[in-house]
Amino acid sequence: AAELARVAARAAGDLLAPPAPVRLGDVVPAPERVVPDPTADFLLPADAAIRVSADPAALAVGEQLAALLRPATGYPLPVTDAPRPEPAGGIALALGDDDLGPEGYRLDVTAAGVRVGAATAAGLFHGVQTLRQLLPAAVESATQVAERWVLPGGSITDRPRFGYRGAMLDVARHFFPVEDVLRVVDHLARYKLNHLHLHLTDDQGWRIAVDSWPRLATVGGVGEVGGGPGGYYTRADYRRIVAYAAERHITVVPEIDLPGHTNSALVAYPELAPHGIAPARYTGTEVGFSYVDPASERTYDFVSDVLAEVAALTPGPWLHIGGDEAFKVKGEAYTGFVERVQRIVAGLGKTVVGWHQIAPAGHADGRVLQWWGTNGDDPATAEAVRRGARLVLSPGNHAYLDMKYAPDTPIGHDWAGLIDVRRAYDWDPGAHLAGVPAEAVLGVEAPLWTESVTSRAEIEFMLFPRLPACAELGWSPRTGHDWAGFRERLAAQGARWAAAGIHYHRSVEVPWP
Ligand code: TNX
Repeated sequence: AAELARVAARAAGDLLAPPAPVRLGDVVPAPERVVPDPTADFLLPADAAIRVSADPAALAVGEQLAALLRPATGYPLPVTDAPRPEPAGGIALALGDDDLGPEGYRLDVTAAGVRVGAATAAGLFHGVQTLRQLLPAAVESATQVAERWVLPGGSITDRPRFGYRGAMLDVARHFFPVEDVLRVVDHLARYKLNHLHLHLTDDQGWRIAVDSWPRLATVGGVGEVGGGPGGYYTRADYRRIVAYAAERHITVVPEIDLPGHTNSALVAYPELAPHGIAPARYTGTEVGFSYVDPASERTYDFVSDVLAEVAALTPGPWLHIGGDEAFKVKGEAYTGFVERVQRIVAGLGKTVVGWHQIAPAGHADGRVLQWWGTNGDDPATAEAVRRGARLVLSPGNHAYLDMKYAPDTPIGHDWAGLIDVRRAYDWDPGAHLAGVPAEAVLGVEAPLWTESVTSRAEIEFMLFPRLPACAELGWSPRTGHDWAGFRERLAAQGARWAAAGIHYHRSVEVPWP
């Protein structure tokens, strides 16, 4: 009889309110706190409205939410403002929940609708990314789908563990058009990453227009690994990327790699080359052979002019000066060069970021080292931290998106090992480096070098599913870190990527449905 009653109840439940296909906790990155209420699932009605606090940035998030939901649902989803927005059978995005920090949000799903509350538009934006994941995967479709748009009932309270959560795209080894970069921005936003580092210059190409040194782009921008045409971003292109990222609460970190990785600049301006001799264009993949002459004053004119223009185009606080693999500039020539460039950056009102090779150079206020080592016992970096440096962690053997997943991965490197999803997930940014306290860690970044990556599809293949793993390390509380749970949640993302037309690697470690 009890069994019969259960079957009957289930049948009645199926008729009245079939359970949401997604559970409230099925979110990547995992939220700080999830309290499901299975009695409070919400079916988004066709006439739902989006009500938003009367604030331009919040209204922009409301429009972004509507733009996300309209194609698949086919619903009009009008966006209106209100002094104290309530769900009223739809979705409310409310500012004024001031206890959640600069990026936190709370999300409540009840029979009355969905309410996202935050202190900032960035918080609302992150809440919207969660809301999106709570709807059936078909919500990612670009065309209308017949579906019951149910959200699971309950409450989420969420905020990030680290303030810096990023990914890097190398647009120098292969050049990618603006549209591809914007698509990468979308991928970052989906997983609550908030920094896009653009590796804009390298031996194979200079990818940003500089008015005071025009040949950098027009001559230095020609070519790429393998001999393709290359290209560069005009100032308008770059501004478009920066603005598109800013609308998604993502800060662009531009990198001008110095003093090595500069062959393309030397091709454009041989006067910068040691002995003034123009090198040949380079389309290979070796590193460490090129450098601007640290003993020449002309070098510092070049660096000052370039960094000033890039700084002026970049609203974010960071300027990345590279500093890696300058094998031919050694000892005091190297540290002296870095210290002088650090002063140039400070003079432009920006905070310097550099690969961790700059550690031995003197401290500059607030400077950030991006650590890409593979052995967490790094006394030089720990010493730089003691002198005041902060860190962004990109361990080569966990966070490098250009490493192969497995021996048969068709593209990618393996110098830092093979990185399948578990390896990408199983490390702790707060405790990775010996002698470095968690407080010195600003966060994480997953770099994609593109020696072997030539298209948007290949970018996505290397990002998915590892980028979400890095995103979770940057966002979610360490107490919830759990590979078994993560792989299940990640598996459920696959249907979303498929619906969104995102290429991804079907890692054998993940139980894709
Ligand atoms: C090392 S990581 C580099 C890059 C290469 C990458 C390939 C770093 C700061 N420098 O120049 O593209 O390895 O994995």
